Amino acid sequence: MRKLFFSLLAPGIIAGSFFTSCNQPTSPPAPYGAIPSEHQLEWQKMEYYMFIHFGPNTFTNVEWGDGKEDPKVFNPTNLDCRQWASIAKDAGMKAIIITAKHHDGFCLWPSNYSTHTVRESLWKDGKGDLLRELSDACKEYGLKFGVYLSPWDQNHPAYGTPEYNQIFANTLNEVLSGYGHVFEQWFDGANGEGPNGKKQEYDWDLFHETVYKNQPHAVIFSDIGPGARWMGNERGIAGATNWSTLNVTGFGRGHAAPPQDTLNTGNRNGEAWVPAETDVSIRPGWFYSPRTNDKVKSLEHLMNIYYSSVGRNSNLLLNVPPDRRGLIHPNDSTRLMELKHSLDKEFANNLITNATITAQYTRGNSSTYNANNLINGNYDSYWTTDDDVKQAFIEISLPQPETFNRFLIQEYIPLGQRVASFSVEFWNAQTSQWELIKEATTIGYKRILRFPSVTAQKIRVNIKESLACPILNNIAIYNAPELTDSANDNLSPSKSVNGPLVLNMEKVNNITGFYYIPATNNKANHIVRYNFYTSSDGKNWKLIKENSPFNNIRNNPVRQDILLDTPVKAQYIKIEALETTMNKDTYDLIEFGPLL
Ligand code: FUL
Repeated sequence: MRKLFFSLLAPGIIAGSFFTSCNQPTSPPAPYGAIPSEHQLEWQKMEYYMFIHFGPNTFTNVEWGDGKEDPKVFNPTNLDCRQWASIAKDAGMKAIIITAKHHDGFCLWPSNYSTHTVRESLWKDGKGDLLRELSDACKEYGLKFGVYLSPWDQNHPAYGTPEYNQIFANTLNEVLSGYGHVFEQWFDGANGEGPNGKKQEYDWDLFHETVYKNQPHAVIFSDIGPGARWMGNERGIAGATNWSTLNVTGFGRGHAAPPQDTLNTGNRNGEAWVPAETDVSIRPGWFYSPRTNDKVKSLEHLMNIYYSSVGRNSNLLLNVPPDRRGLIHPNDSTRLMELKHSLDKEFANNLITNATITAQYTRGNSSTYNANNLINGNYDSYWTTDDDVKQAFIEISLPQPETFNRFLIQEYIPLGQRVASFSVEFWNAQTSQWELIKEATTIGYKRILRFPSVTAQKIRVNIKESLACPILNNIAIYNAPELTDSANDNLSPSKSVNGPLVLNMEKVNNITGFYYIPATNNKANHIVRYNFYTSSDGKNWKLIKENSPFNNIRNNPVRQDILLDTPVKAQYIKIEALETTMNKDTYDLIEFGPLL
């Protein structure tokens, strides 16, 4: 009794934790602007998970099948979803999202609404269900399960008619009701032509209703969410400024989406909470091809992607396409383990743990909101200021000087994203001055800065601009080993071409198609539409393909293999660019050649 009485009267608790000096409890800040739902917050905390592109394209060296493939091409010899799940788990990923149906319409489960499915394939004599195997494996390994379904369907005979929307909703219904909890529904914005040459007007209200009816907590991904948004490129680089808020009114998906640079940065004070997800492939293409076995991204490249996604307020959805056996290839899994090992080393030792932290201002001078909350490891305790404060600094004093090159900071997003600009400085004991380490803009759920090593005992974080009083819940500093990996990504030299591209093969060949390898640097201009010709003398040309597209080249400029309807005998081949991504006269490529 005595003890209880004493502790109730302890001045630190009464005056410090819950009350201001005039004994009034200090209320927390009101939320600012759009805020995440509980499920969006849970989703954001997952940070890193696996994308799987798998289907007929795995077997045909193409990125976009046209739906005319014989379903029998889908025949993995040794498929093992448990291998995928165990690799994802060991890699530190929290979930797997699978292409249940890509643009070719092939369903990885025996759908009742299609005749282009695993049931029509040779795999397991048509008795297999890949979604069942993968969802079971995810459960076994403690991973969440998500599905990608493309509304664009180049196989379904009803595509392009009003009936198709209900058919697509029915397929969604099958997938979302039959395989347990689905944490994310990934909607591809592509909207091309179906087998009858018609495009479909999608009924997004119906699709969303179907998702929420089956999976009320699923985060719906698309160009504009509503759960999470595409961050505008397939290179893995979210904006250095990255707001989780987006203006969505008047926008749609695909061609109706906000400009890609807006998706990359979000909108300051945007009307809805639609955080960014970075989707990128570990290989040049989204689907497996034996040709890319030696083109798995280097460790350094993947590290950069980690910092430009998770380190920039975005989740990372890393695609790891299984091979023709139905297994993740050792080149990919080795790289994933290297990445996990390196990340563990980067963030092994938080140098801030025993630091003393003070803030220029603290809300109501209350210890409920004091700067120690930044290092106590509790997500829901935070430092904040009075409502009218939009600029403030925090000072960190380490027990002794430390060398460091990483700085991690988090905003408490349940109350909105607020910080628009901040900087990190160190106290230079020699010059007795604060010196700049790095300036940055937004923070959001998580921001990680990398910089050349600094040795210092005192660090200052300046919140230079905040839309409302800043609310931060975590700061960490690390001394990461310098990356020694120098493996390159097999970047080949490219050339710029003005005018048509002509190739003399020196002799007549039986041509079944051609390949085109676009340049990979991000300033490159790519052919989007072209005419393809053949000739026996280089003077008289026969038009073989007119106004044809290179699929997905805008978002992911990888090798294109174009097959001709019927083989042609020729000595010369020619491409004439009709449309390019940047509307320039010259375009950039690595190679162009025949498929024989
Ligand atoms: C894009 C698709 O067109 C690609 O093939 C890939 O699936 C990528 C993740 O989304 O929109």
